[in-house]
Amino acid sequence: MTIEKGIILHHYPASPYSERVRLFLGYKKATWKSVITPITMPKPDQTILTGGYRRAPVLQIGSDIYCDSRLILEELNRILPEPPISIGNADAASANLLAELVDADVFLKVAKFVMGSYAQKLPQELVDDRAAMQPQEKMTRENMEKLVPYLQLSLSKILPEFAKVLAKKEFFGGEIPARGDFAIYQIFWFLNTIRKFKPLVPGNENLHEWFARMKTFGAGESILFTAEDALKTAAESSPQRIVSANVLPEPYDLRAGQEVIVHPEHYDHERIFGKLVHLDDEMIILANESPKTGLVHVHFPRLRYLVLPKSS
Ligand SMILES: N[C@@H](CCC(=O)N[C@@H](CS)C(=O)NCC(=O)O)C(=O)O
Repeated sequence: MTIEKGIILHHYPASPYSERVRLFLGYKKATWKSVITPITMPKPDQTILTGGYRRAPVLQIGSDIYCDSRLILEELNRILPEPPISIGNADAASANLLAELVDADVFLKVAKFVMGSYAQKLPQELVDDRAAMQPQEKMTRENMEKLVPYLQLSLSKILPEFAKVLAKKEFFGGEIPARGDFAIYQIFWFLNTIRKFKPLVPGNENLHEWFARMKTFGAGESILFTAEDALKTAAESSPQRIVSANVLPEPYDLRAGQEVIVHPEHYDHERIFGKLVHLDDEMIILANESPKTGLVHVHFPRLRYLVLPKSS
């Protein structure tokens, strides 16, 4: 059976970054295929497609693989232009700037707060897996719990500021949501899963109304798909031609076809391997090949990812 190309999202229900993308798919009224990935390593059916990238979510379109929610939203917005999002105005810029703050700091605080609040109930496998992702942090149940009061204080000071920025607008992006609205939503969604959104941001009705407005976008129409079928889809497709494929020589003197390592900023032990096919100020594209997937192109945003020659 030939499997038709379409939007495939590799994700798991409890993942807040995936929720950002699911809500965006809802806003776009998309129909998509849903592959549920494991919450902890190993994730062999994902990493064979991504060259080693383990995080959720991952977007697959045929044999093009898009890593990182920021790039995923940009790609989805390109293929699903309607309804439009707010772009190129002051509200969109401030929403997207807030998204940078969410990704660089606020979301980590929220994640540590949520996990710390349930530290005694978390499966050991999850504690061990996340501790290995952040070896510098000595993540034990006890250390996670100890941080909760400090995180509660920090969040109760930071989060109401979002309500002030929103003020009387419908969305952070203005009359329609910007990319940043979906990133901001993710932090309140995660807090809401442990019923801490209202206690941390009491009053501020405008923010709660915005959250309810965003929530109505839903998640579009998803169809369960197996990891095996996702691999088969990749094997039966060819990557899209890269318009003006190019490798900018600066700053590492990298060449097209060279074996490289990509890693997320601040996580240099998370290594993704592949042959460099494209590198410019916007995007990194690697090629990988295996009998299960055929040739795949793995796309990363340029910001927040470092690319180095494999020998280093
Ligand atoms: N910068 C990435 C971050 C993604 C991320 O950290 N996702 C979390 C889940 S919400 C994750 O993958 N955690 C480890 C795992 O699930 O293996 C993005 O924007 O997509």
